[in-house]
Amino acid sequence: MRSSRRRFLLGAGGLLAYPLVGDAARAMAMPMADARTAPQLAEPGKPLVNPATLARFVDALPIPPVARPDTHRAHPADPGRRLPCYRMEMRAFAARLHRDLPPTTLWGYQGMCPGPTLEAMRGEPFLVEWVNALPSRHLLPVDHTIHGAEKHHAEVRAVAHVHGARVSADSDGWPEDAYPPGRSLLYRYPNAQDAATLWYHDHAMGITRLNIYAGLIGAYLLRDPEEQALGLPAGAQELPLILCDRLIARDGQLYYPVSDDPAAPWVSEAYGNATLCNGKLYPYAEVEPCRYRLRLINAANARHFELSLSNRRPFLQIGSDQGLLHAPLERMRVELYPGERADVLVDFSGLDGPSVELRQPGEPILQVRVRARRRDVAAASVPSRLRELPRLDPATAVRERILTVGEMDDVNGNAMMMTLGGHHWSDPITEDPMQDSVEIWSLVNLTGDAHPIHLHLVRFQIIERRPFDLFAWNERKELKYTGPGQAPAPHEAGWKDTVRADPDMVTRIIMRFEGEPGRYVWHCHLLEHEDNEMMRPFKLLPRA
Ligand SMILES: [Cu+2]
Repeated sequence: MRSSRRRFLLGAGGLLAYPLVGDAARAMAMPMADARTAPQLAEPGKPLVNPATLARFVDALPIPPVARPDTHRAHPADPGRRLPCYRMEMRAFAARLHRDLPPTTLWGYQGMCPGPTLEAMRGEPFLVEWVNALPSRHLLPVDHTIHGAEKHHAEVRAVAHVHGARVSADSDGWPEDAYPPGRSLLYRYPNAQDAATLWYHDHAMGITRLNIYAGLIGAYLLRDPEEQALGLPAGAQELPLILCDRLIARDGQLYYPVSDDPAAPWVSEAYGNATLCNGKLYPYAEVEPCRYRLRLINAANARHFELSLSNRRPFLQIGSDQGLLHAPLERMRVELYPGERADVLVDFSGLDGPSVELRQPGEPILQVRVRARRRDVAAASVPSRLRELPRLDPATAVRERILTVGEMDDVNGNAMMMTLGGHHWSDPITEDPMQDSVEIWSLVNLTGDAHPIHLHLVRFQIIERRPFDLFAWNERKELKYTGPGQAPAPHEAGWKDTVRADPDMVTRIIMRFEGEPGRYVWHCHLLEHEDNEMMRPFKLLPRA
């Protein structure tokens, strides 16, 4: 499932790439073949680290510190009211990704990767001053042929976005608002939404993939009284685990894959061979023999994770992107596409062995060592019901939008750029929902890949994924279903903000457009796609 016609495979110790031969029917059906040929993946110019040769579990898992407000400032819309204000400075720093590697230059919020965890309580707004104190030259190869990254722009620009937050348009991190070093923006976060595992990251036009790869990521945990009343593990028993993959050169520096065209280095998907957990390769964590709450965040550019525990015990998944599920779910494997989150409980009491590994197929990510029982920690029971989750009724939708997820290929079937709705970023706005209205968006995937599609501002529910006739679409733009819709799996039945649009499927989602009117974006969360046209504006119109 979800094979790619252009998947880069990593061999032990290096980079081995070959485009897989595509599905002939699909290649013939692609309406947008371009006579040019896409550049191919280049061999790295310097030797890369083979992570399999590194000692495992020699570094302690870093836990990002919880951010503390620096000051109080006047509420921008209500100057008589003062709000806590955090200062988040983006800057270059050096850190060891592993004990036996030289220090790596990274970019991070407050000089760390992940940045400090922002913690919020529902109904308690705050301000963040996002300060760009990055160098003026980029750490990674900018492709100036990409829209929004042309040479007349400052090479380094940044703008922060809180993924999953319902904020007004002027605080959402509009990609073209990205600003150069020496400047800052003050954003307001109302925190007027249900508890959820959110995260913050860069969103600069045309270079998001590079800014995030350089390290501009962090967790944002939103809490509320209803969730706190459930008595879930908290304090030291609650750990954000921010996962991403990287290629690392033997000199310790990040290597970002490039094409063989130095004037157009963009590649369609950047995969690493080293999985970093909170910024470390193969870390270990010491835990008490009790239940823990892990906030799993996929912050990778393109990698999806299929996480499991080495002791073959299940995770108890309690939440997804936009907060708690209806009821806890036992899951042997947790799959996360870029941008997605899973909130899981893991019980480390009464373990068979001294340690357990969090694993991705073929490799461990984190070793968890259970401390000797110095004290008995009674495991609180997990409530059998977590929250009410009323389903949005499709009959209440005022509109269904049919939106393609497409790609422009060269004559060999290699991707040159990706599009949504067949439009480029700079085309006129076509999605313009009315404030508080309910809409259904049907994402018609014309490509051979799964794309994690993310809408800013809103939370949505997945109605179904339904197979369709690709030929009928390409010939006549006719949406012809070829089978029944498949309801979302239970772990996808909660509130989401990022959905996997599978190949050969129409992925149908439903949402109420709550929030302030203004311009927002929706995009693929494969960052190489997002940067190369797979992002579109949408405009929330004021209610009539
Ligand atoms: Cu995509």
